[in-house]
Amino acid sequence: MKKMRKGISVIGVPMWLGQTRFGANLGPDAIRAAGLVTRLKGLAYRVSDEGNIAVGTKAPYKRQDKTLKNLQPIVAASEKVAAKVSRTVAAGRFPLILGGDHSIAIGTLAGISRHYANLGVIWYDAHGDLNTPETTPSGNIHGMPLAASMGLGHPALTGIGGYVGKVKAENLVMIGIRDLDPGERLLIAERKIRVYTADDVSRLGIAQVIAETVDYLSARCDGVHLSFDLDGIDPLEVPGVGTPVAGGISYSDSLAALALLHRSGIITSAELVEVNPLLDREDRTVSAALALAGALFGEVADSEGICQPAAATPS
Ligand code: Z70
Ligand code: MN
Ligand code: MN
Ligand code: MN
Repeated sequence: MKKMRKGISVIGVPMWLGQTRFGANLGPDAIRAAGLVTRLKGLAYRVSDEGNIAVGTKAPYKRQDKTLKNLQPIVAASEKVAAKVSRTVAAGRFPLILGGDHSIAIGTLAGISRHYANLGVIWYDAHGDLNTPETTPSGNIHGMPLAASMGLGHPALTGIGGYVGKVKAENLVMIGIRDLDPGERLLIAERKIRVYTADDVSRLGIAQVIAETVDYLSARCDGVHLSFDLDGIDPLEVPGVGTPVAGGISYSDSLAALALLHRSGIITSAELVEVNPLLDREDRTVSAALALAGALFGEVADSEGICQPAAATPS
């Protein structure tokens, strides 16, 4: 039996001010141009493309600023993102947000979490994004969205959407992590955050990691947001990201992960972030984003069973 299919609202957030490399702002339109909406409609979803949230284009940061680069334009954009995403959830639609750098998650989580008592979050990323103004090595706000969503950091960031505390440590699962700063390690240990490093994924297998994640979150959460940073995947396969880290999860494991999440039925919102088309090669990263969205909405899982063994194939 087919599950009821919610309508999907595609929301672009062309943000690059959470780091210092121009190009992540081109992600949403590159993913659309590659055919996202047609692909999701082909899976029998009602899809509406809501266009892009207006994001400031001036980067007022100073090179020497090691604390919070571009704070004001990021706060302004995050409020708009939160309001738009919140309306989408309230309308009963599935928000699929396209980044943009990962600072956009501050706004998406602010918009989503108010609709859930215990929002689960799967953070698929090479990085922890758990820095605060005190621990950041770069001043880049894309390294802070998860901390801000847990209520840690600058009040202008933690208070987006008019409330503090969008994500509880015990409702969070991090997957693919392999580059943590010292303050982030401390926070993970203190709050006992559930982490599967890229190494854990190779050792346990992606199916096991996702099965454990689904069991864990479905027991305690009333919705689950998937925050997927493309740099969680190995940069040899997906080069179009601003902060590549070697030794990532394979592209095929990543597709399998999203197919398994689709089958679990637990995901209630998602975002694909950090696609920088200017750093891409042969559209690999843009195509990966498209295929991952397809897998999340059943493209891989629903085609199960159509492949016949060779002997049964008519010649
Ligand atoms: C580093 C920092 C980061 C994403 C890189 C990097 C953070 N920990 N986040 N790419 N998405 O600057 O805080
Ligand atoms: Mn990230
Ligand atoms: Mn990252
Ligand atoms: Mn680092």
